[in-house]
Amino acid sequence: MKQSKEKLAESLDSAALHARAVPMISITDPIDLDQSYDIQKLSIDRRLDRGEILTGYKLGFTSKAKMEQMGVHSVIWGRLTDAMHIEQGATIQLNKFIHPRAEPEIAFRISKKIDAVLTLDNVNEYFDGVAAAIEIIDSRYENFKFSLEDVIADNCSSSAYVLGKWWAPDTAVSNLSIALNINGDPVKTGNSDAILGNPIESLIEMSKMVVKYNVPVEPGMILLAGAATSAEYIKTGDQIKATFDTLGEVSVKVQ
Ligand code: OOG
Ligand code: MG
Repeated sequence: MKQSKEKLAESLDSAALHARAVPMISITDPIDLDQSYDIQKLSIDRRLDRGEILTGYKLGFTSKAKMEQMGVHSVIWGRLTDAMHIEQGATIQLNKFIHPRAEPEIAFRISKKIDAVLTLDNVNEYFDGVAAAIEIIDSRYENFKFSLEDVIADNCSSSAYVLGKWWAPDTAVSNLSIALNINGDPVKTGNSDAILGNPIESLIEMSKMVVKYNVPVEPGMILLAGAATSAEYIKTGDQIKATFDTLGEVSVKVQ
């Protein structure tokens, strides 16, 4: 590596802060998977040092639609902070982002510390709510192009998330019709089972990463399961709404 992990983390953090794209790391500094997760942690630590609070995690590339859109074929994970949380119905400023895209997501609210790999038999004990969500992803890399290692270092393009109403944990999340509407047009439609066969599996995936990377998953944190559809670029004036069979809808406006 020509540049240190700290330097690369600082460059990605500053790209997000100033909404200015940077070249992919892998062009000049080939990195491996472990190094990319180290860089992600170092860049999020900079946010935590500025007072942001870790609110949970997200998975990426849990559906074929996402893998095919971005050309990355492994499940990845990233960190979420309170500064990324946008109130339902709020307006976001396009100029705070580089080239943002929206995607419909399902969120789980963790109710019990996770420190071992979960199974389908015990996963239900670990969350106490499910919600419809919108994720705004915004790669810090030029042209929204990256390798697997690049996108992990860039905290999996995490930028903002909007949560709908919390529903009881036994609310169905499998086999839901999902639509992402922009200005009333259903620009993306899909089914929640595109997420790992059943979105509940995302909690099991997350528990594997907890064990492997020793990250804290505490009650109250959230998990975004990964989008079931590909993502859509957003622009000034857009009214974005995601709708889910049993989880209702969630919306955000762009100014
Ligand atoms: C990476 C993040 C992937 C998802 O839901 O699959 C992701 C990206 O597409 O830029 O958030
Ligand atoms: Mg996502």
